[in-house]
Amino acid sequence: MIGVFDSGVGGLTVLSQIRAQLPDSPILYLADQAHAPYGDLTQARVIERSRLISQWLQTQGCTLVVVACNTATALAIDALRASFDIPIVGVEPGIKPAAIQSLSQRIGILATANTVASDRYLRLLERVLPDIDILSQGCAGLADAIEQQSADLDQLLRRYCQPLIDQGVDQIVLGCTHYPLVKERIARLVGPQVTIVDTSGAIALEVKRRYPQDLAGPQVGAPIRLYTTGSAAEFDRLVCAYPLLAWLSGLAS
Ligand code: DGN
Repeated sequence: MIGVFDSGVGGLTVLSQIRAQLPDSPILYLADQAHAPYGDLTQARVIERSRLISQWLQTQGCTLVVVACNTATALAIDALRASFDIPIVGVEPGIKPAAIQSLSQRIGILATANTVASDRYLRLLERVLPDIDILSQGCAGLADAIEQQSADLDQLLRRYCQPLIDQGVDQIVLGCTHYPLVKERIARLVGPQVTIVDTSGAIALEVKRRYPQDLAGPQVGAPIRLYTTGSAAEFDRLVCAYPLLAWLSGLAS
């Protein structure tokens, strides 16, 4: 079984891609909504939550864990890999593909403030071609606004995207797994000259490559189970609200 977690519904964008790649593998998802947003937690706290959740996923029978959260990957994946002997797959902003595709040699990254301030993110930037301008935009409150379906969502998107447009980026990388849920809104805001880069498909391919097949073998139409540390009814309501996730409605407990 594949275990997947995030602070909330964002990681379901990664789960959807994993399902497309591995339709016969059971998936167990945990949304840690009682402790969200991870963008506001200290690194020690994110490591503690990520360890506890990974332990739980392993005791439920998961043989691979996907950290479907850029913030938790940036702050905790090294600690997780040191503590677990099963594969731990993380997510990271698709800076490299965006840099390769960029004609203006200028790309923008949207991510949580915690992600863009992390050592792991800074190391990622060092590996990108030196002649590419990378504009990192920490988006305080954006994942939470998506999670809350806040009325301020468009205003926040405008605040974070406009400076990138003004500076001539032709690629915007979604560096938080919540952001694909509002990809259409971002696309409307930035216009057709800007390509939006989302790495969830690439992450799913990596999961497929590393997933040790369950001893029981593939199960046709394998189950997906969704859990939250918050309110299951609220989680389900949110899942139904985003067209990308509607196929997962009614599965939360
Ligand atoms: N989905 C998480 C991420 O990719 O960073 C959001 C983190 C948060 O809880 N703010």
